[in-house]
Amino acid sequence: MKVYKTEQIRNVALLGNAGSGKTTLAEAMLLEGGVINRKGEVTAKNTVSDFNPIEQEYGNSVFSSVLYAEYNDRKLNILDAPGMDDLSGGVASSLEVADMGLMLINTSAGVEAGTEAAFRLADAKHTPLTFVFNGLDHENANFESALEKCRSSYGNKVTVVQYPLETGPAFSSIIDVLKMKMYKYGKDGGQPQILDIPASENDKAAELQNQLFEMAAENDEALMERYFEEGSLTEEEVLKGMRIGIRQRDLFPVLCSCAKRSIGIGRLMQFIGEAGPAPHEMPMRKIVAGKEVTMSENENPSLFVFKTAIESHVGEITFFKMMSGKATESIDLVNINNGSKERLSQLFVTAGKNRVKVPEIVAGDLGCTVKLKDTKYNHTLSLKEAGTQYAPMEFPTPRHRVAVKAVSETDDEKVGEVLNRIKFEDPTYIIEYSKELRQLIVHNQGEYHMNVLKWFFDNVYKIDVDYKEPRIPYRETITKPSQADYRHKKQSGGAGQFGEVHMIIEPLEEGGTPKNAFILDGKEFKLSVRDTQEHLLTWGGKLLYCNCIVGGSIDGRFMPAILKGIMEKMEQGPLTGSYARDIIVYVYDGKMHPVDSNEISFKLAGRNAFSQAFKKANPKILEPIYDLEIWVPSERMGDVMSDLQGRRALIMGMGSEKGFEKISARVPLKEMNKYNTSLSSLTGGKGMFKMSFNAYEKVPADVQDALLKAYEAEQDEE
Ligand SMILES: Nc1nc2c(ncn2[C@@H]2O[C@H](COP(=O)(O)OP(=O)(O)OP(=O)(O)O)[C@@H](O)[C@H]2O)c(=O)[nH]1
Ligand SMILES: [Mg+2]
Repeated sequence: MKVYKTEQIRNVALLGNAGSGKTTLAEAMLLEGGVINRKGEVTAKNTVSDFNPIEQEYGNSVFSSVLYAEYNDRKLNILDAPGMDDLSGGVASSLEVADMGLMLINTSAGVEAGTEAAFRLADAKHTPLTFVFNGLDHENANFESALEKCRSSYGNKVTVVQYPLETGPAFSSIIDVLKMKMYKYGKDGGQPQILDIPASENDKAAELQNQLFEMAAENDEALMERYFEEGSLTEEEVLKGMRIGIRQRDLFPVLCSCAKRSIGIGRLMQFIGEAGPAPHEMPMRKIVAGKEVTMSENENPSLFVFKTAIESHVGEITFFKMMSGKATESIDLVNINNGSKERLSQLFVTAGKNRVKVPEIVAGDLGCTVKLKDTKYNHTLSLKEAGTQYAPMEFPTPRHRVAVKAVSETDDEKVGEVLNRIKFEDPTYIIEYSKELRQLIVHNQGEYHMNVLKWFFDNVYKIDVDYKEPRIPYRETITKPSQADYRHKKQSGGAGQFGEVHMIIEPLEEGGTPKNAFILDGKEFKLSVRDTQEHLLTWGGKLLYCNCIVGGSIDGRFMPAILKGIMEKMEQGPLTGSYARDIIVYVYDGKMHPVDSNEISFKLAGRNAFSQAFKKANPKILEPIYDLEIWVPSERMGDVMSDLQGRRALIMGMGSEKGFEKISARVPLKEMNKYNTSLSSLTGGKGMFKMSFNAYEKVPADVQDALLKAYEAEQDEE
């Protein structure tokens, strides 16, 4: 394969709703670009991009795939991302390295849920977009209506470069108002005849051309002046203006295709080459350490890993974007994230699972290598002395959690290994072994995402696993001061044990400090706090431990043992066994025995005194509360709000954002189980949400009662 220069490379991500035709378009581009000579079909399970068996079984893309095609002296790198909402990790990573997105619009539908979701991700990353109206051969395809929907969602930046002469099964001709020509295709696509626009279309085409010229000229003053003086522009001039407009996201051109019948493909690829941004024209990826570099072949080599995969017979495959300089075969680089030395013994470009060996990869290009020692996505390889390290990618935060358990205990260890392996390919699975909940929890994007995982367990690793709703990490605390004494005494045979502890406990409020007087049950206690230790608890919150012993009633050397006993109870709260938090403990009196007192005695006395005091202090269970942001189409607002009420949600605010209503709320984690599925069914798939932990709050009395009962039942069972 020819070596391409940075300015000849175009990195494009295919975006859009599931089923809008991304994989089919990629296949058509590969055919047009000469990478394949026979076109596969998603339904025939033989496309280059959907090569993973799960994709063939499901009939949709699950992982993003990296493909290339050469066209008109340009190398197009095509990232085919999945359209299913739960799989947006593949969209996110593709957008991290693409310089433009091709947003596929299913012309029968217009703007769909997946269009909105992909648009939001592209928006957040400031990715330029070109809209491709696909499926124009469909009976219900309605170009004008789909265009209107795009304009009402994304504004007048959506600008027609092409429109279909006719839609439906007869679709075969595209009017191109940039070229002012008609592209007429045969039944199976292929090379079009390039004809004059039919007279009947002249007015419409001229008007659309005017709109396009104005949008293009707006980006360049000289161009604007010329356009007003001359009333026209050359194609080269329009392209110059469009390139600026596209790059700045002031212009979203609209092109047409029927991916299935290979119509419009070559012209689309030509357009990407002429109007799409080259990698070095886009802002450089942020660095977090080391020397700044520019995206040029003449710089020191550095590359950013955006994807890792595992393939049978090959092992780990590392996909990267060359950020500066060039990689040549056998180049030695250093993984700046972990210091490991890596040799790129072979370099490839890929079309799905097919790899083509290449001698070098220049700045801006995408490539891959195999057999690296210790490198995965988000890592930077560069020269040690330059130390350049790129910022990690941003992935969607988890929206769903599931506890995973092997059906047979002997598989427990394997389950962990498999999860790590899968996470290596899909960073949006977050794996956590919770010691507290005694569960292996997979944080993920939703039920579909977990079905994908199950597919791998069943079909690839052949391990039976169960999914369960994870336990909730409750906390316990107290709401009023209380007092307790406890004497631990054992004097039957052998060495005796003796320790007695008197303590007061009270709730620790934010910024609270120890007091020196209490009235409890009508009795007055005066304390002199001699020493206060603040313990930040690993599970959140604090414990203040105050030594108020006067007159040596307990030796200083026993104080740590008492604390140890208290901590044991803090780790397994007296109510439900959950962690306790935010308590002040005053140890103010006690007794020792000259012979029998030792650490174990005081630990036990401390633990039991604390437990008794805790129960008298009106203890409460706390639950994790999450901040929730939801975007819904306005007509579904009522349903979503009443559903939220059933989830004990507190509405914090409402507003509108880019054609959607946005609700901010605080919701207990307990009520969020399968929220994505509910929201999706309430909004016809158009709702979107994000959640993040906010704070612990007391549960209502009825919830507390239910939890206490459930804990008791669980204890009885054990
Ligand atoms: N009639 C018609 N069918 C099309 C066209 N493009 C794609 N299809 C069909 O639509 C179905 C879905 O196409 P895909 O290419 O898998 O869609 P996708 O966008 O990759 O879907 P995901 O991977 O799930 O996001 C397949 O059966 C295609 O054959 C088209 O232009 N016209
Ligand atoms: Mg696909």
